[in-house]
Amino acid sequence: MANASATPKTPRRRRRVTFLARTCHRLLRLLATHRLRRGGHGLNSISAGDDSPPSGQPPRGRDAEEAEATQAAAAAQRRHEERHGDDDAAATEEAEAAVAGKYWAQRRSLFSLYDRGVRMDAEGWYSATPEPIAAAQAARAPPGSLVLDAFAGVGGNSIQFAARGCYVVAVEIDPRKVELAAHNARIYGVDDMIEFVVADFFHLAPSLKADLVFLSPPWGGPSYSQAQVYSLDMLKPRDGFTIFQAAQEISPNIIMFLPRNVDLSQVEQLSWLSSPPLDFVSEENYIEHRFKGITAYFGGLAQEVLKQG
Ligand code: MGP
Repeated sequence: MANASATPKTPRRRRRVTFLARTCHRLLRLLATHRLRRGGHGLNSISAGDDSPPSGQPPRGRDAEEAEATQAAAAAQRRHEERHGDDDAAATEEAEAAVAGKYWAQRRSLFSLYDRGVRMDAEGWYSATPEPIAAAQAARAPPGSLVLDAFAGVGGNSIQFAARGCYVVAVEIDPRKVELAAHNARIYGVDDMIEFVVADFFHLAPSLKADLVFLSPPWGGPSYSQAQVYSLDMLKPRDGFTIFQAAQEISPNIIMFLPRNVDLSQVEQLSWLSSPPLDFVSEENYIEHRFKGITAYFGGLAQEVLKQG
């Protein structure tokens, strides 16, 4: 597992122009055939400014962190109820509860610049790829490549690809998440490298081409770990085979971030959906010796991983 961390990048306006020139024909074609919407809705977010401990205090123990996390979750729940009312609050109960304890304690592992004002929604807390893992995945991509991040969420992976020098089209169906992701990309100074698109990946896939597709789809919530063996059928919003086939329409170079309990034989079968089969390699991802997930690389990227070691 690499320990690479994100480096804030200075804006590169000229490269942005190149990026837009290379991609605008695709986006314009999409705009003609799809109703793409920009973010602009209210946020259900939790930012460092809301709940972070007072600065200048000495580091505290796990109990203090967990107590603080519980307070943060309660505050988040209150804010959410104020905005959305009791019905909606019930629907997000599991997600808000997930913020308590371990995810709050992991905030700087999810985003090293968390304290500069990174914003998350409830799903982002348990779905964002820890930054060192996102950076290690991005390090497999040649700088300058065009990356499609199919389920961009609050932006952690897109930010790391952009920090690597890749041009990113970040697709996300939830406009509120796109707002958060764009905000977070600005904090990392890489917003000029990312084009955010509010859309359903499955609608866009047939019209897109890219050098690489990154897939970190929803795993079905924190309860994914209760399955003895996680089947690709359990991925959301569609099963893993369908998601992979959609990605293959865009590029044979695919990275997929999957649960640590995933059925690896099924993952390998994905490579057989192509003829001839795609090269395939997987790696286990750890943060401080804790097993977090499995990254599968397909196509030319698998070769790259074997070369890089
Ligand atoms: P986890 O297993 O819920 O936490 O998520 P942790 O701290 O490893 O749990 P514990 O069992 O060790 O206590 C681990 C990582 O998996 C998260 O940081 C995310 O990167 C990723 N992850 C978890 N979920 C539920 C999702 C998901 O739904 N989608 C995606 N893409 N990633 C997820």
